[in-house]
Amino acid sequence: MSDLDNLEQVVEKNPQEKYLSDYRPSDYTVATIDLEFDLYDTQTSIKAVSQIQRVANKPVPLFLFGEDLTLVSILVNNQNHTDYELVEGGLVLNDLPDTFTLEINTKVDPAENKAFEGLYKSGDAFCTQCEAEGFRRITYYLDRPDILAKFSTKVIADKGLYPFLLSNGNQVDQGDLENGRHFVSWVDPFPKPAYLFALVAGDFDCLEDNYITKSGRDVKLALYVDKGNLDKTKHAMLSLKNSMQWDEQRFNLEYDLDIYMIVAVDFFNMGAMENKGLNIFNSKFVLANSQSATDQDYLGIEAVIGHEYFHNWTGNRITCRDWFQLSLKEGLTVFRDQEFSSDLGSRSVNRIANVMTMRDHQFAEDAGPMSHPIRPESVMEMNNFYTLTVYEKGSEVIRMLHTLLGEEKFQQGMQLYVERHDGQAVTCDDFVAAMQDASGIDLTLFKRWYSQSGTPQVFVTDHYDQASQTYQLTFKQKTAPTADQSKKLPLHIPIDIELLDSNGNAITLSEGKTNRVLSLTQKEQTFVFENVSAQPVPCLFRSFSAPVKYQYAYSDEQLLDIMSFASDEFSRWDAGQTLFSKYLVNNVKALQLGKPLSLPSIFIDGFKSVLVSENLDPALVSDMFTFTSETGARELFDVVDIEAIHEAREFMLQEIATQLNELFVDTYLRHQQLKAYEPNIEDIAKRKLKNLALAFIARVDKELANDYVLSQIASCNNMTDHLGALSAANSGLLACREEVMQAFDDKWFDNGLVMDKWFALQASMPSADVLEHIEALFEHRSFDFNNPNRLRSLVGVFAQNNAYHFHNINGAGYAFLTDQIIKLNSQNPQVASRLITPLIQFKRLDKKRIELIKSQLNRLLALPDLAVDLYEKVTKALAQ
Ligand code: B3K
Ligand code: ZN
Repeated sequence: MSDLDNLEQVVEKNPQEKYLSDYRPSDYTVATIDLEFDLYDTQTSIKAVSQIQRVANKPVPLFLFGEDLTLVSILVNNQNHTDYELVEGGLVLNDLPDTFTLEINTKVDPAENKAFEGLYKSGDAFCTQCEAEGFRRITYYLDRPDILAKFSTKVIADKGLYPFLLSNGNQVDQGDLENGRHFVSWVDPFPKPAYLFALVAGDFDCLEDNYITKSGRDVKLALYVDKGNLDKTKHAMLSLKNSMQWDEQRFNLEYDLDIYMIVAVDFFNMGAMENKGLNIFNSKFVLANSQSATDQDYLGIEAVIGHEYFHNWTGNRITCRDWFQLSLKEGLTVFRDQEFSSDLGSRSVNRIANVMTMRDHQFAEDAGPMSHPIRPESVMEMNNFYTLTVYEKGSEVIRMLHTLLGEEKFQQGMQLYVERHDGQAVTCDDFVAAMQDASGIDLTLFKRWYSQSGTPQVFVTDHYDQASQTYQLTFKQKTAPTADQSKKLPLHIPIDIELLDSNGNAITLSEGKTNRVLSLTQKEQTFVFENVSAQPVPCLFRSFSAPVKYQYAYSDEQLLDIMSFASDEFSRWDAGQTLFSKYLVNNVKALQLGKPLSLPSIFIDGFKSVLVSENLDPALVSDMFTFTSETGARELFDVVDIEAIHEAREFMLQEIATQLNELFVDTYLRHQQLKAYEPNIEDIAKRKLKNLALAFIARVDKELANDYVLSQIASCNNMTDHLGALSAANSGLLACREEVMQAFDDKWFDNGLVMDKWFALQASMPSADVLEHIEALFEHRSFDFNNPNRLRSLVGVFAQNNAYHFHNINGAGYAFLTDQIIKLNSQNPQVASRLITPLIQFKRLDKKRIELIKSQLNRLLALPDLAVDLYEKVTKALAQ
């Protein structure tokens, strides 16, 4: 859209949708912008000098975005410029030359900024967050991702309080000033959109290192953390070096500046931000040592450090033309970080974790009121579209391309993409075109994944003909209408399959291979396999080769065969999940009909053989016993019965725990304390299985579990085992629960990140009075309502992970969450808008709950100053 169209939209009274189809290139370009920050807590002055050129073929006003700014002065070519108008959402400049120097002076109040967008204070440090549209809270600017300019930044601040003054690019100057102040100047040689701008000022401990790139360039690496945290930086630095090396080896992509900096801050709305040369991280994804961080924290740090580093090419060097293209950088970068984690760790375990996220959360998003394709077509508040769909499903779409092309052609496609578009702001279509041109594979139909929302369902039937020795598989695809789109068309769905013979051996299909990737492109399609000597068991969607739901009428025996014999570990896990889901559905029905619950011995025996098997990765065994959550289980039903799902699932887990108790005890004892703590995948796997076993024991043998918990806490040398014990005490409501929770609190109360784990346990306590506990914890010495991490641990975990109690039919959970959202609305709408998710995905709940939720949403809608982030979600939810 043109700059003026933007203006028309922002001056509208009610928040308006913006449309992808309205995209127009800007009337003006910016070649350079030189920024100068004079930092003070409540009154920071910002001077921005840009070289601007009109590209429109006739004179037009220039609209610059700006929010919450105090305008001091505007100069055009060094002359005071008075022909301007301040409007809602920005500034309109009239009567401009074709090419000019624009100087804008503004003031902002970082200390008051609790939305953590733009320039704000995290503790004692100044920092910024500009993606998606935060730069407009720093100065009036063409804050859109297709405006690429060269940035230079001079930062001035008190030298004693802020010895480190950081920004993007390379440091070019520094010096002392009057009144105890000093300055540092930075130049970033790579043109970039404003969302990648960053500034940090503070007093830190710094871990320095270096990395020699493949072509021999020496890059300085610097990790800045709050004072006293240097002992928690080793893993982040190692992860960064591993990321740099992996990107060179697998994608042939090398780092481009002389320095790579990461700063960890405590107040951050999301995980981390890939600002050019100066990543800013939520400290949760940097700080770790054996005492304070779990294995999952270590893995999370590796993944997020990798993700932000990989953005340097997929996001920064090649960026998005407009925000509708967000998945261009996010889907692709998630794919890259998933591959990184899989190459360094266990591919199957990573795949299972990613699929759990898709099934437990993304499918619900696709079926909810905010449903959108991975490339959305309309948006009110861009921050609302940093979603599981854009990120995780976006990554699944890239993964399907990878499956269809194979690694070699995929990499050729990547190379062509980089050659063609380095230094540009491009679209998802540009990416797919590079993949198509490099591979020679027609991706016309495949592109529909970018524009169609919803989770496709694939129904599979088969037919074996003994006489002709042929086996047929027939696939029918269907995507149900979604909130945003009523008409759905067939998609190009890659289906990776394997056929098992009666001995559990995989049948050779073609070219000596035992798997084959089928391309389902029509509504219904049949594939024929020759020379099949007996009815096989089909393993479908190996490695989850497409983000779909699929159904095939498996018998229990067939599922057990797949669990034991499939060559793909993901398929083994998935067969176990399917078996669990089948009996979950049966038991929910039984409950609804007042019939007794049951679990057949074939089920228990199948899982027993997993637990006793000697050659399975312990992490995989643990995953086999990690069944769909109550939230994920809702996907199995048209009408969700909160109580029945909870009761049926609990019954099944209790049965498994009871019948396999001896084996769980044995498993627990076999995986006792390893020597020195090391976060390597073998040890992580053992700890994971041991703590899973403990949680099962805590369901049935409370006394024994109590002993185990106490001795594990007394003897362990790492947070994973400490938390594993605590978690079993909490979920099993063991006698020692109070005592061990209190001891943990006494030990860690002044470490917010560690206390987040404790708050999360409190919030997931399976007890009817959990909400009263949570409310009391708002007064806890370690709780801080302004800190997004604390809020997510206590409020977010309760609403998302303690579904049964959150959805209590008395409506208290809904009212509680709404109260918190109201408090956050004016202060940090971005975090409020994340927390609201469980309140908007209500369509399949029962009538009573829907009414209760709607009345809470109406409370929000009645707020006089409801933030656009929330307005977008609440109105869409109520329109369901
Ligand atoms: N690009 C950032 C996310 C920004 C979110 C803005 N609301 C982190 C990431 O995806 O790497
Ligand atoms: Zn990202």
